[in-house]
Amino acid sequence: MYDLLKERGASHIRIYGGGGGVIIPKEIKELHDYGIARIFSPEDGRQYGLQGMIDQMIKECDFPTFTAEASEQIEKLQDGETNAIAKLITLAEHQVTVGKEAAASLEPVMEKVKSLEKQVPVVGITGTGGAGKSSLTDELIRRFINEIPEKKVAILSVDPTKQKTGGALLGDRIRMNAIFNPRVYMRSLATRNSRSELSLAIQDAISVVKAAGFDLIIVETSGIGQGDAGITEICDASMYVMTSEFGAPSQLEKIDMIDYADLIVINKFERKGSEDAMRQVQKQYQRSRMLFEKELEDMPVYGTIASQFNDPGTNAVFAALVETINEKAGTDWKTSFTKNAKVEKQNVIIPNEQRYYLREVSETVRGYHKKAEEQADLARKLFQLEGALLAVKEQEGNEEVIASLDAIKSAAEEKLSAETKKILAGWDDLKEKYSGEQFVTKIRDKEIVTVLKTKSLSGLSIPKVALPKYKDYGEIIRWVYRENVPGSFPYTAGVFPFKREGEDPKRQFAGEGTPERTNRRFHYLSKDDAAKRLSTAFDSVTLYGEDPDYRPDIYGKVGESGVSICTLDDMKKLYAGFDLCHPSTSVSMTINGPAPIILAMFMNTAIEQQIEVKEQELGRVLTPEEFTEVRAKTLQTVRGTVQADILKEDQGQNTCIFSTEFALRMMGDIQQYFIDHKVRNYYSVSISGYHIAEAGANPISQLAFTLANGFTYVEYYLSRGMNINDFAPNLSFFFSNGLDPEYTVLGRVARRIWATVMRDKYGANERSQKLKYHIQTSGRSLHAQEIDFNDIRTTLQALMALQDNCNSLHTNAYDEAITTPTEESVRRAMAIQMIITKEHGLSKNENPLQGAFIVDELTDLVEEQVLREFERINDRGGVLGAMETQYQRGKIQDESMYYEMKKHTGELPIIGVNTYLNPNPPSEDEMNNMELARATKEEKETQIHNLRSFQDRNKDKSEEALKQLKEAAVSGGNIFAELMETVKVASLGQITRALYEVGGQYRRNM
Ligand code: B12
Repeated sequence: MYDLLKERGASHIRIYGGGGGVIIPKEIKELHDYGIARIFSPEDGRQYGLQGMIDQMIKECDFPTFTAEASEQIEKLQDGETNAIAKLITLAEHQVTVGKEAAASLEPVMEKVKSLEKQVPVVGITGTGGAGKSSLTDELIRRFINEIPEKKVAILSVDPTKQKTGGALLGDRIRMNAIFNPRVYMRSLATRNSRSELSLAIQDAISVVKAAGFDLIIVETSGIGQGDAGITEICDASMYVMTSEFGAPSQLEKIDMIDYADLIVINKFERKGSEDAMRQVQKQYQRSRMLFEKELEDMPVYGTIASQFNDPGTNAVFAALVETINEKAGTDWKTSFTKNAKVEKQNVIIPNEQRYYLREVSETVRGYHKKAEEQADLARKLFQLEGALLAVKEQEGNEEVIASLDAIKSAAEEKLSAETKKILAGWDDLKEKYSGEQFVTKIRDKEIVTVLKTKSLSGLSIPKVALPKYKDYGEIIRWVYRENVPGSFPYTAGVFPFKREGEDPKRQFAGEGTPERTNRRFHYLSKDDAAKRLSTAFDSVTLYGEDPDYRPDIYGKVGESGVSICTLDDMKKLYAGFDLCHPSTSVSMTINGPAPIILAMFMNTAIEQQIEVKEQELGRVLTPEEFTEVRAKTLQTVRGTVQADILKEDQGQNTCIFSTEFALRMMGDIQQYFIDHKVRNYYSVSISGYHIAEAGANPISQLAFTLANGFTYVEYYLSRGMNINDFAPNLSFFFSNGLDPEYTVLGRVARRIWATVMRDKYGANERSQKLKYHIQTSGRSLHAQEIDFNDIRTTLQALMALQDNCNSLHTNAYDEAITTPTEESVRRAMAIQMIITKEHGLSKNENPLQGAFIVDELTDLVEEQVLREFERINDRGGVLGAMETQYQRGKIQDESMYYEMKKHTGELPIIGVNTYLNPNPPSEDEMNNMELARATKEEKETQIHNLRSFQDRNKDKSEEALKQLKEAAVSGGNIFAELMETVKVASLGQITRALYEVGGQYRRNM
């Protein structure tokens, strides 16, 4: 980045960074020496705090960038050189802020620029803040690029300067996807002291881009006032962007722009009241121009949903805009769109009638508890009556009293539900079953015998499951409804009666360099285990759906902190030597944005492996029928998980690459494919709280957001016509485990809510009611200071997770704040799990949390808070509605800040980090000599070379395959089914690019 800025004459731009502990002192020094302004270390963070670091950056960056050699830029400007355009706009801004004298000296430069101006149309886009102007502008640019060949467009975007601080955001470009094209130039300007929604330099800035040879100029205003019409003075055609939320119709009288704009857009048209708003605005437009002889429908008022890919409303606005420009500027541009397209919401994820799903979820859980309490009270009464009867009988009491007590008892009994009666009737049997030496369970007609006791060295028999000694029916009923034994509804203590034997729940995350290297690591990690549980980390090039390349933003990341995978060849190498269809092999893949593509590569790998095995067995090539059979069997057998959870990406991790709706559609396509092909042992999604927690959310928010995301998938899949029991077993969960008290009951609360809602709201069967989750100890609780202490934190977290009956566990290595774990640190991390499962005595018991007052109390407290959060999300329009206004992200950030502040002030003691500091901290030398896991240059080169040879080998087939994929997407076909074919001949980057064209890229809300 530094070199590129220098190469492009922009070395005045200072680069700052921070990298936790991953950038070691000698690397920081090297970077500083090279010219990077500053890399902040965790120690800097501790010393200065966030505000201190921010202040330092702002101070160092506060210098004028304008240099006097501006006149030299004019020649370059005529060649359309970006740098010259930027510098001259800066000059224009500078001119209006310096004194008169200085400004006068710059006058000749601007005069010269003006003399070079070409007459090209200027379009002004204005509107209220939050109306979605930037998204709409981006979408118009995209259409301009596709529809108007060869023409170039410049966007000048004006942002308001804050009176108090003098600062401005200037962040519109973050939301723009279409501007990364040689035919587009974009520049943000602040309003500074203009006291209007435009910059005082705007006229000159327009002259600069006109002189640079652009064919169309778009000026987007800051959109402050209700409808400032200043824009009309500097443009040929203007557009006013609003939403339906303008209040009473009389408010429209106050919007000057309705009187002046050529086009009016009501964006976010999916919102309530848009149709009515449209009529009101049409009327206002008609009235303001006295167009009563015309129909309302003929007013140039358009509804759009700019956030929706290929929105027909935006197409119509684009056509109207082209027509207006042609009329006003005498151009003759053509477009394939028409003005008459009707705006409508396509790809509805949550249908209107399901929109209160989260409130219903809360009500279901509350309703369940209410009923349980009522039953417990009745049962207690029955128990008391039985006791009273016995006492009266013992005293040889009065017959009448006995008869009357009997009658009351029968009445009480009658009020008990059938379920309660069954529990009471079976209680003694249940206790009996658990008290013996062995326990026999039946799974799909197979009898499984579990030994119920382990002997301690002292000779005590430690039960696997300990049951309460309650006698009171009320207590029994209350316990069974709220807790029950592991493996029984509501599964509070666990979804299976017992932990799997011979398969520890450990699953360690790994990935580094080339597929070959990661494959070796997988073999090392699992060499002593009968069960091969592989967990794959991809490098960030793969996570963002790109191919390895020499591009400066890619090259350095190839194979770093994850494996580089971009072709089916890579995938085959990654899992070579593992039988992917073996019943005790299971593979998880941490991939989200490009998950459908990577999953298609994985499934093809599994299929090809089995074909190979079969061919070797038969000594010949398979017939088409045999091939189909092996393929079908593979899909039905293969075991594992793909993360693929796109909702939490927007909320926590950020690897979103496709528009959210398109990404959701592909998730649905995967699930549908799984149903069609009976993929039963593979989780189609891992609904993840881990990233939410690691981004800073507290455990309650982690749990609430994650479960809410889970219910959103359920609602979406149901709305696509899938049967709950066909897909619920393919859902899995993933949490982070920190040290906060709430983490003790994370699994308990999650399981109870999920089971209750699945059964009582969705009518799902037993298998679907079971929430299974993977858990990882908290990465954020690992600190770069006193790294040896990290294992102590991880041990406590691992113990909590195992006691809470997680279904699989990753224990972090102590050095993760500094590097991707080394073999030595991973061995210690594994030892943590093994010491707990093999040595820790209490862990021989599988329900150690049940029956503790504090655990019960915490379970109820956390559950209640989670339900309240569901209600808050519900009231913001459900998960997707809340995401639109950044509710989840905002809350996560607030909670992160709260923690960081407490850590900084020392109010939250963290041993070895902000208190009990190491008197002999490691020397710089020691830190510089740490073993670091890094990908080598050769590995990066190998990946690029292999990619190119794959692309070369398939060049005759890839184009057709990509075309077919796009067709499947456009025609509503199953994209995943098509991807299963595409990945055979196209690389990851080729595929994502093709899908962007038909599904839209992700646009970050700010
Ligand atoms: C939280 C976290 C995540 C979260 C991030 C959530 C989020 N939205 O922020 C999640 C779970 C999503 C995540 C994902 C991944 N992560 Co991560 N993650 C971490 C973790 C645990 C903590 C980082 C953190 O935020 N700490 C809290 C902040 C406040 O502190 P800090 O980073 O120490 O920064 C301080 C200073 O350095 C300074 N600072 C930092 N940056 C900046 C920037 C500026 C401008 C300034 C002024 C100051 C400054 O201020 C801070 C205050 O003291 C670290 C390990 C660790 N314990 O450090 C790994 C870590 C950073 N992740 C890592 C990796 C590999 C990944 C993944 C690529 C894994 C994968 N293959 O899937 C993905 C990438 C996802 C992506 N989007 O690209 C590696 C990076 C390794 C490397 N570079 O050598 C680390 C070090 C873990 C490891 N050893 O493997 N991760």
